[in-house]
Amino acid sequence: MNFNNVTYLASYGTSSQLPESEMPEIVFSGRSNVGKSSLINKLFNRKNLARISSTPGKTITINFFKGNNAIFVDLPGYGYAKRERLVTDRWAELMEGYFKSGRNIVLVIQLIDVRHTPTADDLNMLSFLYQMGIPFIIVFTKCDKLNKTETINRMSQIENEISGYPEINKIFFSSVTGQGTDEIRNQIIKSIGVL
Ligand SMILES: Nc1nc2c(ncn2[C@@H]2O[C@H](COP(=O)(O)OP(=O)(O)O)[C@@H](O)[C@H]2O)c(=O)[nH]1
Ligand SMILES: [Mg+2]
Repeated sequence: MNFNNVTYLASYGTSSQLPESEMPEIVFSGRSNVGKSSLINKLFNRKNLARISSTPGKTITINFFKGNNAIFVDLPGYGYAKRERLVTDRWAELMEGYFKSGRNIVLVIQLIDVRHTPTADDLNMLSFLYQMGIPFIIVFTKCDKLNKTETINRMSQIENEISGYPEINKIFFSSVTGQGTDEIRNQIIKSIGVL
């Protein structure tokens, strides 16, 4: 897997537009503003592959990127308070359409802000993935925003907040310091099954 050779493919606003799944797919999921675009840019050594949005929640599209032996899928963020009903419905339609159409999903990278208790939406997402039998890992973002003591405290709180999935890999990440980048890349490589 060459992380320096990932290119943008296309964006889709409705699930009927989604192309057939022809390669293993690695999926990025999380709340709006959790740091998903920043993580994607960091993983692939790019400044602006996934546009770092200054208007969180406005874009309801699934974005596809292509690597040499996998497709990377950027799901629309959830939990944006100001969203209208219509937009929330479109989000749900897209997510259902994506996850329930028999795609070759080899890994979902579920992002959660390290600083905050996981939201109900975060927990719903984890339980959905678990029940669907989709392989996933949890990446805690923005770790640079905590000092050592705060980090230790959050790590032990997280064990209780997300106690249902003890066997699931948890990675602590920062797009600012690069902490956790190699661990995430290794998980991706492992999920694809080829170097
Ligand atoms: N300090 C810090 N800020 C971050 C980190 N990741 C993202 N951000 C900031 O959080 C905001 C949302 O990031 P973005 O990647 O657009 O989130 P997205 O909505 O999930 O795609 C931006 O202002 C980023 O600069 C991180 O690891 N550390
Ligand atoms: Mg984004």
